[in-house]
Parts: sequence; C-alpha cells; structure tokens
Amino acid sequence: HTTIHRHDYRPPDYTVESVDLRFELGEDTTLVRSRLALRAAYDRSGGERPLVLDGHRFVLRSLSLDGTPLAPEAFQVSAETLVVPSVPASFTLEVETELRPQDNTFLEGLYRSNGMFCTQCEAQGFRSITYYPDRPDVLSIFTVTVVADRERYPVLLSNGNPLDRGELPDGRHFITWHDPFRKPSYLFALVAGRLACIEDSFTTCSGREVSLRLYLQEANRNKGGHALRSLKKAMRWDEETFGREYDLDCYMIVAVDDFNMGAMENKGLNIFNSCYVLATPETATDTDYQAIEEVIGHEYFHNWSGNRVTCRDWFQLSLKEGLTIFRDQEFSADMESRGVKRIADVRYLRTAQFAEDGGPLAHPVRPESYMEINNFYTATVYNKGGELIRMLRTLLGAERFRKGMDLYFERHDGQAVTIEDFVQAMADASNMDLGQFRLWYSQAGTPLMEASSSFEAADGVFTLTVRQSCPPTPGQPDKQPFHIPLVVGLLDRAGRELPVTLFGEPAPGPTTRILEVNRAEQTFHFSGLDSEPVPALLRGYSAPVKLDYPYRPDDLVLLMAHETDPFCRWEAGQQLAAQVILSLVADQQAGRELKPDQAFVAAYRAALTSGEPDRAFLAEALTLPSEKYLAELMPVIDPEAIHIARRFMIHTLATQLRSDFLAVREACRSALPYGVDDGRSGERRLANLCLAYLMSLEEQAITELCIQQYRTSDNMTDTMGALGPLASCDCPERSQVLEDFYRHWQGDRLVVDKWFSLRALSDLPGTLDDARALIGHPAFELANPNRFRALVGAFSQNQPHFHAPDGAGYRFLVDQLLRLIPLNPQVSARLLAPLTTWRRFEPGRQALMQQELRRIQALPQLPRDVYEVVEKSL
Ligand code: HT7
Ligand code: ZN
Repeated sequence: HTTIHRHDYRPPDYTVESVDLRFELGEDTTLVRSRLALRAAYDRSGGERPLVLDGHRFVLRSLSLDGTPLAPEAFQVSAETLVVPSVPASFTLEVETELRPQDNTFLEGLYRSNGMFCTQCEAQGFRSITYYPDRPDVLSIFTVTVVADRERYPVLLSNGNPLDRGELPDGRHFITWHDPFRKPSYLFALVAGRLACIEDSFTTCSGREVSLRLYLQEANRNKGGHALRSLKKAMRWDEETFGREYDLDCYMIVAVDDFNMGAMENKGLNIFNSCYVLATPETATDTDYQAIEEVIGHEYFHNWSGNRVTCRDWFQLSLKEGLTIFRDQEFSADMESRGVKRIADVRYLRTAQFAEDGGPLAHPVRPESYMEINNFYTATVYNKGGELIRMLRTLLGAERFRKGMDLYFERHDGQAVTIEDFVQAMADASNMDLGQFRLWYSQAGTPLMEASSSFEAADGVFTLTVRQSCPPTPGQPDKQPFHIPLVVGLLDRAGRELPVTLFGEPAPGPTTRILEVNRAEQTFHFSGLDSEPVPALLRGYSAPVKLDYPYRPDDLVLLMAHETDPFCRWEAGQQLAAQVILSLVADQQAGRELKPDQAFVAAYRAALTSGEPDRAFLAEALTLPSEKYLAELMPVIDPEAIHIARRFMIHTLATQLRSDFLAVREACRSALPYGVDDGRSGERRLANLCLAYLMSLEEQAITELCIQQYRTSDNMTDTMGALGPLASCDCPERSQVLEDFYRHWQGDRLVVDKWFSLRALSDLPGTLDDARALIGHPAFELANPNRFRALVGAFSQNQPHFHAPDGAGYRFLVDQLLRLIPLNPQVSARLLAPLTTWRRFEPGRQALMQQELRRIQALPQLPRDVYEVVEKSL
C-alpha cells in the first residue's frame, strides 16, 4: 500500500470535456457504456504523455478510441489503472464495463440496497463503475442514460434535469439525464428502484420555482415531511445568510438503508442514509429531528461550498467539509437555541476531535499524506476545520467575513481549488494578515493555553498572562505559536459584567472583547477595576484549545450563576463537576471511601431550582461531563474508576435532590400531545434527565414512574427517556419492557437500531454476554452499517464494558470486525478507532488492546483502509 503526499500534486494531463454514460441495470450483470471526450491539458511539444485512467472491481468488455477498437498491445490494464501510452491531443474514448452491484458489499460505486440500485462515489467510488480520471480537479459535463426493467425500477434518477425518456423492448424503459454544471466524478449519482415520492416546491429569491422531491420506500411515505420542511428552511437560510441561491430546476433526495456514512451531496441528487431522513413522532426522538435538519442543511449547503466550488485534491477536503460544517452549525443555531447548539458542538469536538489529536492518527486539518483517503473523513477535517472557519469570522468580524465568502464564491465558481485559495479570499476581502493563522491548517494537535492573573488593587489593573503550547504529534515534534482569538469578559463578585478596558485605552471598554494571542507568552492589562474581577475566558468557545486557568470553586459557582455567555456559564459547571469527579476517581484508585462534595451538591441544587427559562440549556448544565471527556482529562485513563466515581456523583445528587428532581420533572411534563417543533423539546429533555437521575436510586416507586412513562408515551423522545434508564436497571420489569419494545417495533429498521444500541450501552454486568448473544439475533445484519454500528459500534462506546480489565470487550469488537473487514473495509476501519488509543491506558489494557490490533494485522491481504489504521496505531 503506497502513501500519497500533498506535495506530489500535479495537474491532470487529460481533462474530460464531456461524458456520456449508459447504464443497463440487470439482476445479474449491469453494463456500463461510457463515452469520454478527452483533451490533453499539457504542452505536447515537450513529448507525449500516456493516458492513465483509474478503475477496478469490474470486467472490461471493450475499449475503443475515436470509434476504433484498441488492439490489446495499445493499452495496459493493471490492478488499479488503464494506461494508453499513445493518444491524440483530443479524442473520444469508449469503454464498456460489466458490474455486479448486487455483490458489492463495500457500498461504494454502484450497489444495491433493499431492492434498489444506488451509488456512492465520494471519494473514489466512481472508479469502480468505469475507467475515469477519478480525481476532483477533473470537472465535466455528464449526460446519463439509465435503462432498467420498468416494473421493478419505475424510478430512474441521475444528476441534473431529465432530457429524454421512453420505452424499450422486454418491458424495459429508459430516462436520460443531463447536468448542465461541470462536476467531478465524486458528485455523480444514479438511483433506480420502486420508490414513493413526496413533493414540494421552493421559490428562490430571484423567483425561480424549484421542484423538491424526496424518494423513499412506499412503507415510509409518511416519514419524509420533516426532511422536506428542513430542506426548504435550509434553502431560505442560505439565501438570507450567505446570498446563495439554488441553481437547478429540481432538487432530489433519496433515502437508502445501506449507507457507509450520513449522506452525500451529489449534484441535484443527494443520497441519504435513511436515518437522516425518516421521522415521525412515534419513531424519532427530538434529537433525531434536529440531526435530520442539520444533515439535510449540510448536504444542501454543499451545493455552493463543495459543488459549485470544489476541492483541487483530497488534501483540501476541509475546504468543503470544514466550511460546510460551519454553515450547518450556524443554520442549526439559527433554527434552535444558539447557546445550546454551541455547547453540543463543543462537547463533540472535545471528545471525538481531541481524542484524534492526542492519538497516533493525529493529522492536521489539511493532511500532508494518506494511504486511504476514506480514513480522513475525520472530526479533525470536519469539526476542527469548522472551528477554523469560526475563528476566521471572529477575527474578521461578521461583515468582513461575509465579504470574504462572497469573494471566494465569485473568484472560484466552477473551479477546483485549495484551502489556500479560501484563506487568500478572506485575507483580500479584509486586508488582514492571515499568515500566522494558516498554521492552524498545517499543524496538528490541540493547543494548550495556560492562563494566570494578578490584580493590583492600588491602580485597579487586572493582568492576564497567557502561555500557549502544542504537544508533539506524529511527524511534528515542534510547533510554532498559533494566532488565537481569545474572547474574554470580566465579572465582579456580584456577578455583574464589567467593561473590559485595555490599559491605555479610553474607558469604558466593551463588555466583551477579542484578544489576539499570537506569541508563546503574552500579557494583557485591564484597567479601571475597583476590585479583582473573575475573568470569563474563551467566550463562545472562541478557539479549539484546552484552556487552563486556576479558577477557585467559588469563581466557578459565580460564573455558573451569572456569566452571560452560555458556553462559559455551562463550562464553569462542567469544570466544577470535573474537579469533583476526578478527585473521587483519585479516592477510588487509592481505596478511600467516596464522600459527597456538599459544595457541589449546593451549586447543583441552585442550578436545578434556578427556574432557568431555557430548559434545554439547563439540561446541558445539569448533565455531568461524559466518561469520555473525563478520560481526556486524565494522564492515564482508568475507565472503571471514572465510571464508579461518576455513578457515585449521580447517585449522590439523586439522593440529596430527590424531591427537586421530582418537582422539576413534573413541572416539565405536559398533558398536551407531542408536536414536532412544539417548543417543548427542552422541557422533555430536562424531564428525562431528571428521570435518569432518579432511576439511579433503584427505588420501586421510581421504576414504576418510568414504566408508566414508557407505557403512556406518545413519542419516541419520552419512550427512549424511559427505556434508557430501564436498560441499565436491574429490575424484573426490564426484560419485559425491552421485549415489548422489540415486538412492537420489529418492522421498523431504525427503531430496531435504537433497541440494539440501548442494550449495548447498558451499565448492567451482563452487557457483553448480551451483546454477544445479539450477534445471533435474527434482526442483526452484519452487512448493514447502521445495524453493525448500533450494536458493535455502540458497545465500543460503553466505557466500563468495552474496557473490561480482562480484554473481553476488545476481543468482542475484533471478533466482529474480523467478519466485517472482508465485506466493508471502510466501515471496519472507522470502527477500529477506540482501539487506537491504547497508549492512554495502563500497561495491562495497553497490552490487551495491542494484542487485538495484532490479530487484525495478521489477516492476509489486509484492505488499505484497515491496514493504514492498524499500522499507524501500533
Ligand atoms: N461528503 C460526504 C462524504 C461521504 C463519504 C465519504 C467517504 C465514503 C462514503 C461517504 N459518504 C458520504 C458527506 C458529507 O460530508 O456531506
Ligand atoms: Zn459534507
């Protein structure tokens, strides 16, 4: 397996002026005829260069150049390419290939899912359909004819607009699609099947009517309304926020059950994992509804950030993904509660992305090399990439940032460009020097900011000193200082916001301000202060860093109660909780008795009974830091001690605040029927959080309350709110309720996924045995990524069980991966991630985790995806 380096990039030798594809879809074999109009893009006076096309996993049927079949000696076929050593400057190449989509379990290229044909071409799936320069900087005009049996496949779709349709002999029919926009092969899509369609329309800001069509299985016809509504919201939002209008006459979305990732932004024809489309109140939780809105928005926003302006090469992946993540986060923030959305995004970044940065696969937002590009669809490229865009907006200000976006789209519409082109547009539009900022794209690792302060009472000056450093990462032992926007505020002891006046500036300054940190150590002086303030640091989580400031517990309590920025207010509570839990972890490790921390209980009670009107925010504030986040804070992770300490805290709070939890839950429950977007999702969340705390008491009366909620619930949010705690409850009712749930929902694949996950995530001692048994359950499907993730993926997130000291959890994961690797290497490689963090554990677990990685390493003919992850992590 070879490594590809960013610096080896060369422009393509041949470009494709146009491509005509004809698919004859069959039950046994599928025939693909491709006609490429190719043109040399280099100066031929310096010598002729061979035509090299990518292609694999199909049978080559015929090959001709300008209408004449190529003699066998005129071309060479290798495992991954077709080489034609001598070609004219401009010519037509016709290629005929034969495929077996029904055998394609990799789920890339053309494959079958649930009786339909569909495609997934990003990043390099197109090459398993036909020979092609399968790279994002070759843009072409596609015309696609799809031929299939009319009865089985009444719906035939591809990108763009329908051009022609008709009947053919033997009960077949065809439709020809034409996409007027030049696009790279990774944005090609095709769908054929017996599908229901729900329709709507959208009038763009310039008055054009766009037909919106959502295709799904007939049985799911009633489940697409929310996705379509979300699409219309996203289309309007992009016009209003970024001035971006949709460009084709129709926008199609297809839901498929077998899909490696979340969704795919193919031009005019998005293909979605059905879990990001289908929802009814009975089958989807509030969180599912929000995720659907976000992913629908994400794929729609790609139409500009990704499709109209695409990536020059895959090292530039964050150009489209970081930017689009930022756009979808902002969309969701505008649709929901901005503060709560920011907290959720920070939570994800600090668990998933920080773990990447601290592990053997750490890479910069713009990687320097890869073996398998599919392994680089990571939280670093996506979410940290999104944070870099957010920092640019903070540094430039909203107005100049928008000017930069406009300039970027204007300059590069129709092009395949680089991250550097994006940053240059931002620099040009703002006249800012972003030289140092560019290091964020090239240096991996999470910077640490250590802050300290002092106060001179005599002259009322508060001094903040900030030191930044960044730990070494693979291939990058030393780091240069980053350009970091540090947004700060100051509070007095009564919790009032103070003006932030930099020494030497006229008073009073604004109540929040952006400090630009760009050296290894920097000092800021704030004047005009009567008493020592409490600083609110990193408001809005203004940079993806770890911040260390020696807050005293009473500072944190003050920030929890009074800070104006929702992130900082939430973060104060998280820090306080983390301090307390980590000291319990130390007690547990030392064999000391665990004792309640009364100051923390008091602070928590104050929050619980504060009457905070944003119930979703309150739920976030009352949720203890996750086991994974706590693990991030420890030099050597002890999953058992973390679990015990966190459970002890939950039990302590539930014991001491029992009546408060009951009262808040009661106040948040409503007799009204559930409504999507009824404005009560925050209340449901808080009520269910209170129930989860109360269930830790293992009291019969509470268990009955929980079962009653399960039985009377009219929506999946409250059903799961009851089932989650029940799944971890050692009570006789548990198995009845879980059985009842399965029996009721066995016909709904997405709900059955929830059932598998509930069981895999249970706290109870028999969870590993249960997970093993579930592998043999008739509803378990090895080859369906959602199902595999629901059981095996969820189990690997169950910290105490996955990290069982005897290694049985690791063994279970690898036993299942050994079966999945031959079927789906891409999904297998992603699910290996929890094992790659072995260096963070004590020697016993380290050895067990490595041993399991070696079992995979020993497989003959390891696929490139898996090989790369295993080799880099061992
Ligand atoms: N751009 C899409 C990425 C994607 C993908 C990548 C590799 C293999 C399968 C895949 N399915 C979708 C999704 C997105 O970020 O919008
Ligand atoms: Zn994306």
